[in-house]
Amino acid sequence: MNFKPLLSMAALTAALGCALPAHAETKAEHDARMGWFREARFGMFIHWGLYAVPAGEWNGKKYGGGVEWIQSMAKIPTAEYSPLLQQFNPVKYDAEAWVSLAKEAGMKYIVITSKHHDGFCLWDSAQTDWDVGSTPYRKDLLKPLAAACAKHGVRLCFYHSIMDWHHPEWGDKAPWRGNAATAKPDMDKFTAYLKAELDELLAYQPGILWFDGEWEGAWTHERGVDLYDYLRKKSPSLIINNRVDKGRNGMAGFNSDSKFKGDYCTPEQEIPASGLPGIDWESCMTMNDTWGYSAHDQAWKSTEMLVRNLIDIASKGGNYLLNVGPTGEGLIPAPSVERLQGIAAWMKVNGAAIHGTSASPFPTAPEWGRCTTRTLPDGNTRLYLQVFKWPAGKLVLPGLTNEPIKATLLANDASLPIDQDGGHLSIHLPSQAADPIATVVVLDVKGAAKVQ
Ligand code: H79
Repeated sequence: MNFKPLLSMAALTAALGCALPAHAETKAEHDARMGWFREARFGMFIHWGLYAVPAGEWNGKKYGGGVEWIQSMAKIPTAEYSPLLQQFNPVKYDAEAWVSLAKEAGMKYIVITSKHHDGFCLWDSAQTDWDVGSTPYRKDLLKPLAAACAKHGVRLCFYHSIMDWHHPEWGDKAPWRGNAATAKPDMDKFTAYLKAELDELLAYQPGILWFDGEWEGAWTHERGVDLYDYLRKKSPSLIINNRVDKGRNGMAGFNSDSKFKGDYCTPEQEIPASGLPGIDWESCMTMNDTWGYSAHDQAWKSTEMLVRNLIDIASKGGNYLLNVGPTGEGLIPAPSVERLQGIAAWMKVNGAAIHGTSASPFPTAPEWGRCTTRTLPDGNTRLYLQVFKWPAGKLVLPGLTNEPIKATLLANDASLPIDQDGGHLSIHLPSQAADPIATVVVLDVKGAAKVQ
């Protein structure tokens, strides 16, 4: 896992621009629009498309990394990639089961690939036949997901690739891309197509449009600004990630220049070392080494690592967008299900230490674990102390000088004695951790948290 430091504090403050509200929106309106996203802290990413059929293998050769890129990695000409349409028949797809799995794990939103770079659409679009309507399955895959999400109170959101290897007018071409035949691509035509697709997707009332594939030269800053404004005008409450524009700055996911559009920043496969203070952000990460389904990628992260990543991200004030790659049949792979169920077990007891919390007041993570906070209605502060390494005797809160109110174990409400000595608070712990992944101690203190 990559925890490399990204930027100095000064640069981070400058990076505020990434989260600046759209024009014609007050700070209060912006905060209201971002409210559900900030409280959510945890979402499910779903990468699903034609690439689930080859599942990381083409002509007997196995590909590693993100195998949703297999058309690019194996340089598969359209004529050879297109027959996947006839092989995509996810008869085991059960939207209700997917949403239940996410909901049980404490995920408050789902971001599914309405379209990835290969251009294939998961709904029956009037704009193209390169979609699920042309497969043996025929039925819209997004509609049942929208219904299940509405039923369970989970927000449905769409990942929509700007780069489109299949569309004839997309400006950047390669011989293996289906679009190479157009001598002079027309990005105005392409953008009209993109907007028409997005108009169709807005009918599903997505919470977020999560763009990607914005880095090729054909997509410009001006087009990003135009698309952002177009969508926000149509759907004022919509949240749009910063990959709509050109300011994402690689895998770090954010840029210090305030001219770039986007409501939040998008670190990919990494967690910013000190968070991104003052900015809304979400780290998207995989459970193994691929986004789309691979039959051979078994590099699964442990449940412990996934839960601790969630805690680490929440302690830095960000969201965790954790990916699953369903199979061509429509099943979330068993190792992903097992991990989500493990996360669910932890969240059932400890979800309050994640949902609706704010970042840790400690300048660096305590050596025993992490911390999130919540401001209580009376103005006092609740600290959730997620203990990874269970100390013998006392849990020391370095530099915390507030007057304590009470300390308990979140798992069983057991009351824990508090000491005020040596310029900080410390809490007497039972001899055994309640949970080997992370045991949560709840500490209420007077006023706002003060750390010296
Ligand atoms: O959808 C998943 C991946 O398929 C897609 N994003 C996640 C969410 C993705 N992952 N890696 N890539 C796309 C490859 C892009 C790599 C790069 Fe670049 C494009 C390297 C250089 C150009 C983007 C822009 C990253 C650095 C600069």
